[in-house]
Amino acid sequence: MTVIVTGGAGFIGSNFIFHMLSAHPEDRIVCADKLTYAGNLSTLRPVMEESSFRFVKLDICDRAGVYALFEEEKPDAVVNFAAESHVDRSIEDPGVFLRTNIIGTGVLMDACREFGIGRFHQVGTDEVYGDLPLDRSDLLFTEETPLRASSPYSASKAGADLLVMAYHRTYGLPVTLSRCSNNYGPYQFPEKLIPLMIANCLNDKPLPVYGEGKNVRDWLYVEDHCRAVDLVLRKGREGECYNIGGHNEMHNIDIVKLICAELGKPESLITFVTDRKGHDQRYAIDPAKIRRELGWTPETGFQDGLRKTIRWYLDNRSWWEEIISGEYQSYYQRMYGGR
Ligand code: NAD
Ligand code: TDX
Repeated sequence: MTVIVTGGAGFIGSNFIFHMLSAHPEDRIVCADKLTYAGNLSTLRPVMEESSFRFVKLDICDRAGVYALFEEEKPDAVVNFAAESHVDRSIEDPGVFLRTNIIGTGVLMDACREFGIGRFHQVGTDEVYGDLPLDRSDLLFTEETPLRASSPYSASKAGADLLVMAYHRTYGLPVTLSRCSNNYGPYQFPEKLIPLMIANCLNDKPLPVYGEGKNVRDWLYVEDHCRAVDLVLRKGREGECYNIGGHNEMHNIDIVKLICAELGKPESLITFVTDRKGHDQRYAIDPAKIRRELGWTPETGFQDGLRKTIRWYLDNRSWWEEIISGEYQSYYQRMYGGR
């Protein structure tokens, strides 16, 4: 089949493309990406020349451009990773989040209706459920947990999720939706916790931990997420949502200390800075449905995954050093200067 993967020059989308090209060599993968600050064409260099792969620079909000691509490629499926994805940036400037995450998703689904599609898969996040209290480890997010987004980012993703389900009910569009917990692994933009801390450690820079570092995130190695999305795409039931996570809750501070230990850097680099506005306390996914219905389980444990990730950032310094030498500098100054 021909699969359009949007946002494939970003972190999870690129890992998904690598997974698809190796797991399903019979499929054709068309990556459509606007190449925002978070998109990096060099990430896709290893597959650029493959005959079953095509890259198209495209904004998912560009209706004419999206329709032209559908007309040309006649895709069997679309997997939508394209999004503005960083919570702190959404607090600074929500507008572009509403545009890409909601309007863009709508444009893609309109094209699916216009040209026909076997499956539209929306890549969602656990952040749409809001947060859980730190002292209630018995509570987990299930697919039935009400949406209660906290940030402009998560509200825009919740809006997209609602639109996806509405297109299924109203127009019978064959959709699926997955909501994953925090990912980590190769090619993650160094504005996110784990790669930011690795890069700062390697440069002996302060490690800015928000608040007291007690917030909890539920971490999943990116390849496990990619396998789960692939499974939902092929075997998931139409109109259904699947939570994806590996029961791996960690306090932020413990992750930062682990990174220091792995890199042999002193914990004195840790600096507690002003907390994020509206900072979600705890995320924790119940992945029982995807395990039961599709037989998915995570394969990479956290210690192993973190080691592999650190190794990757050590072996691919030029990838992230190029990023942090550009526009990132002014972002970093805006976000952390005087915090
Ligand atoms: P990312 O920021 O690394 O990549 C996003 C990609 O989308 C970039 O390549 C960017 O150029 C592209 N893009 C942005 N706006 C676009 C537009 N208008 N048109 C076309 N392309 C556009 O994000 P990520 O971390 O890889 O996340 C991918 C998806 O997974 C997002 O939908 C995100 O909400 C979701 N998600 C992420 C995580 C996580 O931990 N990173 C967890 C759960 C869900
Ligand atoms: O410098 C930092 N210091 C810090 O303490 C950064 C960047 C983050 N943090 C904290 C905030 C969070 O509690 O670490 C935690 C993780 O932060 P992020 O990496 O920004 O991720 P989060 O806000 O949890 O959102 C992520 O997971 C869900 C992704 O960015 C989203 O795209 C995804 O939907």
